[in-house]
Amino acid sequence: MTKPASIESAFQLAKEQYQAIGVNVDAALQRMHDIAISVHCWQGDDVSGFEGDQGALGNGLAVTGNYPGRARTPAELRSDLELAYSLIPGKHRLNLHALYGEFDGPVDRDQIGIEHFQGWIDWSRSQGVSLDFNPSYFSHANAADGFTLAHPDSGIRQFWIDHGIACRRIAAAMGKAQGNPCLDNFWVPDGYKDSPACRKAPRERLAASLDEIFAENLSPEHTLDAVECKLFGIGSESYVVGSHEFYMGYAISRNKVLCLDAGHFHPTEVISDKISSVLMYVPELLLHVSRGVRWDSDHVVTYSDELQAIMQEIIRGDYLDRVHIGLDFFDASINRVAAWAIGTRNTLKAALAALLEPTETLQQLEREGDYTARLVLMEEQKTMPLGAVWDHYCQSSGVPVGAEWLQRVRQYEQATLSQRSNHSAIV
Ligand code: RNT
Ligand code: ZN
Repeated sequence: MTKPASIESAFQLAKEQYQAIGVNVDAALQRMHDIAISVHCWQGDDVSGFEGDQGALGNGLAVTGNYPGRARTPAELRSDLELAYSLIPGKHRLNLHALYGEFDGPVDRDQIGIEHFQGWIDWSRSQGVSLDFNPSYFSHANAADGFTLAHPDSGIRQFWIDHGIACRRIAAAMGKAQGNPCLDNFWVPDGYKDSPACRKAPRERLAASLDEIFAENLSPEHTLDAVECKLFGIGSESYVVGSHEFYMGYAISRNKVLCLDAGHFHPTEVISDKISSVLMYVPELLLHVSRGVRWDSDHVVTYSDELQAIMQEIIRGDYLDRVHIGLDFFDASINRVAAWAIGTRNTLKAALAALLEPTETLQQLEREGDYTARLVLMEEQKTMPLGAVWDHYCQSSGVPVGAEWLQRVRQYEQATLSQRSNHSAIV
């Protein structure tokens, strides 16, 4: 275990080094308090939810691995989340999916209401963790053929429209209860495995369905609607109705939040480059920070070049108040609480790195056309003592420093996770 005193002396030295390049470390640390990451509930239970007798995960979502200890009940998921939050510096949010309601017996998705989420609202209040929300357009008999809101059958479309309407009301009630807007993100899987004969009609149906869902006026102080695009999925390789262009146009014309998921584009295409473009035309962005390996594989977020670039763009563009940062990964091959801690800590570490850049100096050099100096400084930045500032931030936030947090996860694994079977609990 690193001694608190050595963490502090390393921090003081680091501070001097940053000061020498014109970076105010205290100001950067102060800004870290403004960053609330929306931690996704679905890493904890492999996107299963609590609807009861659940079929397999569907609609292109795939979780692989069978690490023991999956949360099977709301109480288990909350307990796991509490441990995860205790390992992450700062105050963060929880991103819930509709299928995580607490249902006494079967309640179909078009029938859900705020009463099914009262347990989460109470928990979120007790933890000081605000909620975000998502309608669930997957893993359901009415989505079994790959279509929901763009379905050719008007009855099935209506079912999913009603689900969307119900979810917006739930999100608004959550936002009202917590005193800040609950972001409600719409991702629908609809698409074709093979080349469609008609790309147009499903898109027209999707837009019309969304318009019906969003027709009800709800206060932006309670909920904000976001729409998430995707290039392809398993089973929708040839065509996804809600493509980037579709939702870009939809968000601009309907004044919606656009959601960019890091795994939803061509493998060499990056969302970091899109942030400053789309924010010229949409009011706000939601990011699903994820990590695709060869495809939209939703690996745990690591401290990658793209993660750093995403955070740099947010800070360099001064967009913190217009970008909601959410996480979206699910890995069942490692300890799930550790997965949350790794991905969230990395995202925050990248935010801190971006805040510790001499942004103004870099931009001044660029304006002057001195690209040589720009490159020199950017490269030197990579070996500046970020770790010392990060350790200090963790210590002063009362969370473990370095890899110490793994000990807590291991203890919890022994005492709690290992007692769980991998099968659904009978409750
Ligand atoms: C799927 C989307 C979507 C989901 C979650 C569970 O490709 O990324 O955001 O991962 O809603
Ligand atoms: Zn996503």
